Amino acid sequence: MAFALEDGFVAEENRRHLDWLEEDYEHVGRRLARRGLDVEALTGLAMAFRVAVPSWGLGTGGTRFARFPGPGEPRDLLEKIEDAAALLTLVRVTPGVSLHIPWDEPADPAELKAAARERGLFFDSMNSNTFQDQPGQPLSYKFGSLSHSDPGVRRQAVEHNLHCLRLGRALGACCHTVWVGDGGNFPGQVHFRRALERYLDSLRAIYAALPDGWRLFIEHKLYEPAFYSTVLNDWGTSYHCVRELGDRAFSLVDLGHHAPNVNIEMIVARLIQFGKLAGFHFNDSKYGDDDLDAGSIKPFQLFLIFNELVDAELERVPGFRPAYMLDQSHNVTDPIESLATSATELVRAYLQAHLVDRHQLREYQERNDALMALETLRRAFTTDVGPILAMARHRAGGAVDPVSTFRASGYRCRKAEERPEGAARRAGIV
Ligand code: RM4
Ligand code: MN
Ligand code: MN
Repeated sequence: MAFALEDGFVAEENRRHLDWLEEDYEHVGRRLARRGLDVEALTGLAMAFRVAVPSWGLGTGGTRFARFPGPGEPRDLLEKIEDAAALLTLVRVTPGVSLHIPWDEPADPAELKAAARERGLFFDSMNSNTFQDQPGQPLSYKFGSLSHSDPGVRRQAVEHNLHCLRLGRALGACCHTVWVGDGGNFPGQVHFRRALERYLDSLRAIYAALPDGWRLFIEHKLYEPAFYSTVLNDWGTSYHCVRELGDRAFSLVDLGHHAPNVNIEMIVARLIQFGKLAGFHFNDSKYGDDDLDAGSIKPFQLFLIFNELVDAELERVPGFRPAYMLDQSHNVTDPIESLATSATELVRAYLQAHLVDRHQLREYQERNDALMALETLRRAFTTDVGPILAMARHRAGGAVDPVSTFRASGYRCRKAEERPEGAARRAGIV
């Protein structure tokens, strides 16, 4: 029997924290009550928050220089499911798992679905991969996939996406995310308009095969792996494409896929306003698509993004149904610890955004009181909601302190024994 993080162990660990937690929770509750906020309602919101986990984020990632896998990391999909279950036990907001195909091609989808369900997990978005050649693949993606100049390559890439849809159906997934690395390294290499038209044609074929009730997400990215031009490079192009495709196509925002200093929260607001926001790949970055842990570099930006999301949620903007997912590469940390703290940072930003006095903010905006408008946001952002987050996890059966509980459980050491090195490891972004 594989070692698992037990609810009883988490409850036992929690007991050590309960005294101060109750005291801090009561205190923050009183402080918020003075501002007309109900701590119980906020706790309920924190418990209801959901973010999906990327199957590739459960293994150690790497850069184009090296990868440093740690002992006990998952060697196959079933072991990733075990780790996703451990993460869920700790934080209770991550029951959805997002699969990358063919990195995580299941041998038996029905068996995988059952294994996930047994652990309280389900499959969220599917992700296709046509940015790499796979062993035995007839045609190469070296010069692109869905937008390739050769119709045969495009067909192969479309077929791979259709395969993802079939697989996703068998797994009970609900959406499909397409990110392509297509682009050019040199001026003149790619005809911009023709490449985009070819990309759109391929997407039309994928969209036409979308199962009932599913949504199609497309993910833009400024550069990388192509260093001069990218076929789906920005949100404007993405918006054009999803409009061309139809009602069930949406633009996905990966926080690492923008030029430095771009106002991402404004892009989010635009996509909400136009009814085309798919959701997010959360991560953080300093320079590019760094795939660092959410909230680790620019927590204020994360808050401002959630400020737009919560604003739309409270206004009940029609059709607003964002899908949240983490998309990170854990190069130097334990993936479970990174995912646990990242999930927590998202809930933190979400709750802080709920603290914004929107009535006041609107008045300041209308009176052009720039200083007080910012202060209204800052007041929410600087409120410590930590005790609410911990209480929400505790009430949901999760850990008051996920990282210390995870470490105390000896989970990774046990897994190192159960998962000896040697077998080929295919995990993480490499
Ligand atoms: C890309 C993009 C995709 C992810 C791959 C691994 O930069 O973010 O979402 O699937 O990386
Ligand atoms: Mn992404
Ligand atoms: Mn990325």
